[in-house]
Amino acid sequence: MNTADLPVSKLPKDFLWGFATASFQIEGSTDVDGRAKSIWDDFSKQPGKTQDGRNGDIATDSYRLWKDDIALLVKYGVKSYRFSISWPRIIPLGGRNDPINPKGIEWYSNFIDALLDNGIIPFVTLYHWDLPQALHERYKGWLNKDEIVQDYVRYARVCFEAFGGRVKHWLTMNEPWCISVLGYGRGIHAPGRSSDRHRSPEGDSSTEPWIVGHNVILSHANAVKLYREEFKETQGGQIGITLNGDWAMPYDNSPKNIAAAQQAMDAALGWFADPIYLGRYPTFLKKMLGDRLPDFTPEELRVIKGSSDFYGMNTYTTNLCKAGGDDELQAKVIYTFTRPDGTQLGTQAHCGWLQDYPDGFRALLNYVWKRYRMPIYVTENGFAVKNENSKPMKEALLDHDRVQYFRGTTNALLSAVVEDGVDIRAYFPWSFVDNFEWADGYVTRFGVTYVDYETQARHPKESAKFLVKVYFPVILLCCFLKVPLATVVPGTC
Ligand code: GBH
Repeated sequence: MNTADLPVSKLPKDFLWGFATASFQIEGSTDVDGRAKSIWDDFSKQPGKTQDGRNGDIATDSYRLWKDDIALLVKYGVKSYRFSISWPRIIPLGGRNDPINPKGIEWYSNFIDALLDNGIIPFVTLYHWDLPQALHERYKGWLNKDEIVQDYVRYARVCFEAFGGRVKHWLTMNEPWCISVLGYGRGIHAPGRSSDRHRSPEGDSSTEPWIVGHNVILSHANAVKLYREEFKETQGGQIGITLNGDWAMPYDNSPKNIAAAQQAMDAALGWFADPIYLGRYPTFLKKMLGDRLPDFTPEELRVIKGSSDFYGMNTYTTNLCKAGGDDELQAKVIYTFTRPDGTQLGTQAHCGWLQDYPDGFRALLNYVWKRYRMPIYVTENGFAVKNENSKPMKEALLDHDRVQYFRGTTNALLSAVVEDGVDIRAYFPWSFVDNFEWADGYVTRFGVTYVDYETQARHPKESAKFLVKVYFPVILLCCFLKVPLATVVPGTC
């Protein structure tokens, strides 16, 4: 076949695919090689903070078993691997004048080398929620703009210097919404602050999330500024942020519910994406919060606007939105999965917040592409099968609902590229392995690989086989032959 005659695929030939993880969720070995505590260490040990009372001390033991993990990634044939660096391993006390830990640098350095030796592109998150505990104690961490921005930028500098010769894909922050709302609003994530005195001894859910979000944006933007000014030219990488955001769909056609869905998008995703890509906070957010939403100075805004080379997207589900309620953290919108006719939107996952609805993923990709006009990297997308943890392993490996989920989302992604013309450059299912699922402990499993926590043995689930044998080869072929997907798999799109 003369491929030159065929129309050129809109999938870039360097489309990245692989799986994603985060340091605290997999590494364990929390007290070795000079690592100091992160805010999750003690938090996860307080009674009632995780569903099963378990913590991150061992997790999937990946700090010790990293060679096995890489061997499995090789077996899966991934092109890239998304993981995060633990700040308290690199700078145990966290601050800009605190010592760097050579052992921490060495571990990630070896890990990156081994990935590259195996032809796997490292896709690195600098911050996936494990703030050095010392910074929280010293000055309240993300609440303290004057300190945290400088300390984060110095941490980023250390990473660019140590790894930037080899790492060409950087994410500054994972999900600022979760950092702010879950950590300082709902208080269900570390450091566990909220106005609810049954839950938290300290905190103010009406102000702190917005302050933290603001400081996370500034820290991100200043790290990008540093990268662009001092590293990009010689290292030639890309840098950006990744935001969580689920598609908000009006409950019905009433104008108030249509407006509610847009409010939900503005508050969850626009809160961060609008300043970073458009240079301003969403009007709705300002209206709802008044003075409680901090202002950026014009000088700060110049640093923030355009501070991401791409749109990093973490997305899992779709919410039907009804106007009402007084929960500002949810834009005064009520979420449901039950349609007006009483049916469910999709298959229920183990966690209450997640149902399978692939059309919502396609709609979100289109929304983000139209609104921000940036290439999209899907850096997380995944499903937790209901009651998977209670099943015998053999049964858990037959994760039919997760296979269905990925069948839907991968098709939605391909349709968005081929039929809708959305510019998508990467796809990383969450997660490579079952792992420490934050407040859920180990009860909720998101892995395409089953982890037996007694032995730490890894067993590929059907979903891993689906992605590795069906989806990834199709992508590979399309990128390689430069043909549209429908040519390779008729009826795909
Ligand atoms: C991702 O966040 C995280 O990046 C990853 O570490 C995690 O393991 C993965 O999800 C699976 O959970 O108000 O309590 O109902 C996903 C984004 C946003 C999903 C908040 C859950 C509702 C939380 N999350 N959302 S709640």
